[in-house]
Amino acid sequence: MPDLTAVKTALKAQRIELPSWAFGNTGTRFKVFAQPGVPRTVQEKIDDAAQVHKYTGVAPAVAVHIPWDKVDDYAELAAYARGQGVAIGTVNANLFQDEDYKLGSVCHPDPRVRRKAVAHLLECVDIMDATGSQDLKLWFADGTNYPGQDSVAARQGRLAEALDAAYQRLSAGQRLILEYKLFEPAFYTTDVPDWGTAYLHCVRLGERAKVCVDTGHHAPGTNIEFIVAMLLRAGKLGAFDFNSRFYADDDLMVGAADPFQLFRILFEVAAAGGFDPAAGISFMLDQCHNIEPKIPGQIRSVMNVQEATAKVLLVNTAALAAAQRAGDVLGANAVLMDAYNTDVRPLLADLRADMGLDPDPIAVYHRSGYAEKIVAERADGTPASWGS
Ligand code: RM4
Ligand code: MN
Repeated sequence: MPDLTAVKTALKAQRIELPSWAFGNTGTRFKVFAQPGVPRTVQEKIDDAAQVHKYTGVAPAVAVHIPWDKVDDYAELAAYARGQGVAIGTVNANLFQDEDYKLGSVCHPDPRVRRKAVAHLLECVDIMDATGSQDLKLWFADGTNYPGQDSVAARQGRLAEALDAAYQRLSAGQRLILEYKLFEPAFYTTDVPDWGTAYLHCVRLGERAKVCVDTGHHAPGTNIEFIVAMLLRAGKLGAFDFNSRFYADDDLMVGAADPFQLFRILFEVAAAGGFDPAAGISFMLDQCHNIEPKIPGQIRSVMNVQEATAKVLLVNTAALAAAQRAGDVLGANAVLMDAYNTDVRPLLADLRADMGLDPDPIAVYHRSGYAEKIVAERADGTPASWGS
């Protein structure tokens, strides 16, 4: 059996990054249901993210999305975050909410639009310099809706040029993280639709370009853990965007739709040593809480990742290897399932007590009165939402 002290040490060292946009109002293209107490500023998003860290102890960074989180002084924003006990993490570029980007951004047929898109990428690196962020995360909505609309190959060339410009602007400690997504908003071709495309661009760019696996960005039935294993093997897995999907890119809470899939993915991470901070894998949430309260939604998500991680760390790897060598198919599967079927909640409650935290992060958050406080304090003003 794995050594429980080592399991706890690994769990204490785990870091899960939160998305600033999880705290703002979001919805579907049909309706955004506003919630009371939603942040009006990026500082208030940071305040809410800090609550998640306060009660889980493993979520000390907040990813920002530009221009949703635009401020005049990013060094000051980083200092503000530090004051709340968290750091500004990944900087996400936004090349999908400007009139100019109807036909794409970095792949647009018009060089003027491409120049504007690249300028935004460089602006994001300036922001990283000011915040001390390590990662520039790029997701492009670029693609086409109709056969013949544009040249698939020419668009790849334009994409490569833009990626080159961003990559060359990075300094030594910084990375470019390229995210793929099967479809949407483009429905015929998407310029970075899959891990293979992202991988090819990252290999061409160099050592500091890595792929982001957003768990929601695959076709139904895709074996995501296989992709994860391949990217880990190639040293090209840079980050996860965790969420759950039932149908398309639903952005629901990680571990909600299929906790076993999350376990299988994290098992491949563990098998490749990916929980070692030196492996440089960033574990992020990329979620929206459309109908559920946002801060408890984020706390629950962090706990879901922790639970899956704990189960993975409980896999008896020696017994698994022996069963695999012996060709004991059922035995090997049973070793995995034993770990998966372990109730790790008591272990995690213990861990939190060791860390000086309440064993039940959701309950202590509800008791804290923070939810009532923000509803009262944030009655005026414009709540943060898509596009603000
Ligand atoms: C995209 C992608 C990005 C996220 C945006 C909000 O679908 O998943 O990671 O930044 O949504
Ligand atoms: Mn994502």
